[in-house]
Amino acid sequence: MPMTSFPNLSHSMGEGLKGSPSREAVRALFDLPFTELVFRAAAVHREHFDPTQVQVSTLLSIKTGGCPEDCAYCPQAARYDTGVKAQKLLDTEEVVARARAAKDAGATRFCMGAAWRSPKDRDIPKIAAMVGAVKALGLETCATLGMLSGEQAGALKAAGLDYYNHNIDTAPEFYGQIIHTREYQDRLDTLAHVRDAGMKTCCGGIVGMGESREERAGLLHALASLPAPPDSVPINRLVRVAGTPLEQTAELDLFEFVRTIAVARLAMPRSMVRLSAGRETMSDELQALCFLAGANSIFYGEKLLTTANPDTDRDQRLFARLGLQPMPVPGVVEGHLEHDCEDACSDSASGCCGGSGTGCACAGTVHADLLMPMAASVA
Ligand code: SAM
Ligand code: DTB
Ligand code: SF4
Repeated sequence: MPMTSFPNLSHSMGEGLKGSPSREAVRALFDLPFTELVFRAAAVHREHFDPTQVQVSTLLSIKTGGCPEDCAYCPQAARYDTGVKAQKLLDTEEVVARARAAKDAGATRFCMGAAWRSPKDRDIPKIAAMVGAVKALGLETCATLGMLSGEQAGALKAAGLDYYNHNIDTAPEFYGQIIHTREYQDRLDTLAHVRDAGMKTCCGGIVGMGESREERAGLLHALASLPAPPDSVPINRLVRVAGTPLEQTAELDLFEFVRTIAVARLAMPRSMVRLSAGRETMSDELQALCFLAGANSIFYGEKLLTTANPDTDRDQRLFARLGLQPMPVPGVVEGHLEHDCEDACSDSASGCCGGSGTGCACAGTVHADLLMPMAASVA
């Protein structure tokens, strides 16, 4: 094999891209030798996060199928014959029962998804009731309901919604090949309403839809260039669903997927980078590489919205094999809100207020029962 000259790797190892990076800088990261890219991403990851902690979210489809949009990847678009049965909006009681089960299994954030272009104003009080009830369980709340007006975003924030998920999905120049029923700018407008309402943004995209590396760089550049980088960045690997126009798309090279995670980490050093759709068909070894490259969040639970996710016991074994722990919710102790911890901590050394409601120092403390389901020992 002929020797090639070694690329200039003099960059400080712990440095992410500063501020809003140029597209060329993002593209240049993709082109680094794989080991160099992953090493840099791992270094930046540990500057901002504990690399042994992974945030654990559970997803529930609260309104399934029958969507009027034409997103070419989506099993829930009414126009594609994917076998997904449309279901109306679930009752609050059912959503709360599912959220409680998710919490008992070790999730700390609960995300409610609806196959809507946008919610109707009359849906908002029902969603607000669900959000309030899920939050009262001590879970972080997230919703993804399609496009929102400013008023709708304000009402959801008032109900206690912590995060709103709305993806830009792909690079601006590739978007028109995937979706025709709403514009890129519509997505940016919804994200602005979410930020203006004071909610945290969860915004990412899908890779493996036939886009080029240049277009993957365009997606990450667009995400890092939003007025504020998203708090959470879901990176979805296309689930090729039979009946959708993308059913026959060639699989993305797995190292290219890890590169995408690493570049996301470097371009948005302080954001949570979530390994999202497509994890079910990833090996444990591939996921471990993604965690090394800076992914620090997953969807946990046997189903995403309509497609499969790894079984919870497989994820528990993966966490145990890798020595990973679920990231605690800030401000929550053993599932109790921080000023409602009368029974939460008998251990005064943890700094718990013991229920007095003042000076509580146990926010974010990792308590055994929060960790237990995910941290079972390796058999
Ligand atoms: N209807 C709402 C919307 O589009 O904003 C919310 C739900 S939608 C299903 C949420 C996201 O799921 C999409 O933006 C897309 O990124 C992701 N998604 C949907 N189908 C997928 C698939 N087959 N593979 C990977 N990601 C997918
Ligand atoms: C996101 O970016 N990925 C999740 C969540 N946000 C809502 C959805 C993935 C859906 C995968 C296809 C399905 O299960 O229907
Ligand atoms: Fe509808 Fe959302 Fe699926 Fe697009 S991604 S078809 S908007 S459910």
